[in-house]
Amino acid sequence: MKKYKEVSIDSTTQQMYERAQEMGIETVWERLEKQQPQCGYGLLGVCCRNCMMGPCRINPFGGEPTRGVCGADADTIVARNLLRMIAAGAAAHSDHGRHVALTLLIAAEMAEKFKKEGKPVLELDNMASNTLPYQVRDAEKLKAVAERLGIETEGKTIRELAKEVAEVALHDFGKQDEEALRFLKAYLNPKTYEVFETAAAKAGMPWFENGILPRGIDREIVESLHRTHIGTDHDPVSILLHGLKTSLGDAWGGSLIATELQDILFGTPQVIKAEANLGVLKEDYVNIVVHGHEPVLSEKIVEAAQDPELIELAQKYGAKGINVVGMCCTGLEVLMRHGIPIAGNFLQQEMAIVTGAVEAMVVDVQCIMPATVDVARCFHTKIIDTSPLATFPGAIHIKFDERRADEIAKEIVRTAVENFPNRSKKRVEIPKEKMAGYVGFSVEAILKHFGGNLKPIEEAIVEGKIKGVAGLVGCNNPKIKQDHNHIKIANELMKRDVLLIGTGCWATAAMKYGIFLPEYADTDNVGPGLREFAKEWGIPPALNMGSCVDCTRMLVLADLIARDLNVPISALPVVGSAPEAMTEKAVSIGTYFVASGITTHLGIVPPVLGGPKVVKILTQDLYDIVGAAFIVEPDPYKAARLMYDHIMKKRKELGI
Ligand code: NFS
Repeated sequence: MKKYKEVSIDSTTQQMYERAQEMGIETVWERLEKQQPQCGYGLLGVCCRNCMMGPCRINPFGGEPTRGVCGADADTIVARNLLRMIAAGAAAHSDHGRHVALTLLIAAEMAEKFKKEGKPVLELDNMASNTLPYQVRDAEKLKAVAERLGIETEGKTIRELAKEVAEVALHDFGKQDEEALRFLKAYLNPKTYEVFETAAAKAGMPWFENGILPRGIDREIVESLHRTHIGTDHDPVSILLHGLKTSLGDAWGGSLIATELQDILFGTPQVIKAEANLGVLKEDYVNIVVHGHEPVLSEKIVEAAQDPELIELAQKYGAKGINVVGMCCTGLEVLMRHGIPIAGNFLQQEMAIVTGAVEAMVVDVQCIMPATVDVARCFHTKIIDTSPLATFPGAIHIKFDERRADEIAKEIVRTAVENFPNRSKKRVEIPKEKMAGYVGFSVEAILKHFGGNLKPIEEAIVEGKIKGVAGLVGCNNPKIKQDHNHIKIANELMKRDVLLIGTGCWATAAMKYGIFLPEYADTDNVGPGLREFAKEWGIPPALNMGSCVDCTRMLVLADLIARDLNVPISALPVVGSAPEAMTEKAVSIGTYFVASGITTHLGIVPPVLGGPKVVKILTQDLYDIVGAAFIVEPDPYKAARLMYDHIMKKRKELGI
């Protein structure tokens, strides 16, 4: 068993971990310990289970066996395994994006149907009617996206535009022609487009038509599975090139669609103050934790929790009201748009339940541990699964249907409220700590803040007040003390005057330690140039750009700067980092950052070390192919140094 200080730097996690130990509740850290020693072949990526002649594994010390039964060597196996990870990550993000596009389409079609049935016409044409389960909250963004996509907007209603945008998005998933994705073409600057077009030829594989430009979001994911089937693609170069292409289908397709269409449906985030950490749970309220990724659900739960009837019911049971808080990325979605407090990042999902104060944890998809059900059994907490594609044994299943979203959301909230009397007051212990911070830095909000363009940031970079920008992303991983590397890397970069932007569980970590407060700029963790810049503009030294699909906001921002300077993204003094990476989605993000021209650090060594050629491609050769590559470094101090060096190298190349 670990000491509580070894698992996290977050005192709320430490307290709840200690509590779990006292109560004999098994958590992620015990399960990790029971897995020790973890399989060396797996860690190096040299085991193959892609056919039933296997499983095969390669001797990592150079002796026999050097090949699998089919003859695949270590590099082929490592590359194939990596491609499958990228494909799974891209699939998760993109299926989320598809779901949002379908929701927009469903809403537009319902508006059409209601209109035909004679319901109030104007409201339905504007898609502002609350007879619809989902409305268009940001019509301006809808028009902007439509215009970018080349859709004629003149004389069309919001309803017609919403339908057309949803259809273009859905077409990008399944189209079969060789053209690049329409969303990619609409968003990417021509210089970076050219990099994608010529990348494969530069890698010696000119038969990749259109280079690494993704053609169909689903198509590239399917092709990843095809290529890695026994007896198909064996060259690590072509396997990895297809990995870049698949990840770009995620970045400039699936994830981008998720972000943009969510903004249309739920509103584009604007700067707002909110709170983070387990202290946001309230002792005398019904606590509902929304956990997972898709705001299509969490938005509705937030709405339903404001229903006077349900609040009254909660009061009847002796609660003061209903308190909805977030966890992981769906938490970030409602945090960014409504300032709903976020209870924690990935490693706090079990900890939230251990407080004994959670009536329901409402989950949809991704990053939800099945163990939450086991922990919940020790308390009165109900785990409610809602997605038809994610069922948790032992949970309550209230499956979501967008057409009946309001009704189902109310049923879910009611289930939570009715569980309040089952709470044992004696067993409640909520850590006090929580932290305030400013969130909501969408690209639109950033542009607005800086007066309509990015000149102030660009000038500060040219002057050297800011040395560059780092995009920090990704998970917690119990192999690393929770949040330790997130915060160390952030501080080490800010000390060197690097402006931070970030998403996902990194963003929640940063918020918990006060980094999203403007006054953080006064601490010793921020260099003088960045301090001056942050103060001048009244911003924190790090900007929360949202959930993991919102990594596309970072790409769009980088792309805008690249456009202004008329260079590809790879020329910018910009780096990425996933200090505590854990998911396949993080692998896809890292890959699309690199493919888009942003050199990216990983704090967890991915399972590739068994393939020396693969390692060389990922960490060196990609510089010549896409202008960026991976840096792998578990030590946060060394990692920050390497990232800073990269920024300085890029500055020199730009002559600044
Ligand atoms: Ni991103 Fe969100 Fe967190 Fe990692 Fe999971 S919540 S999509 S994958 S663990 S950052």
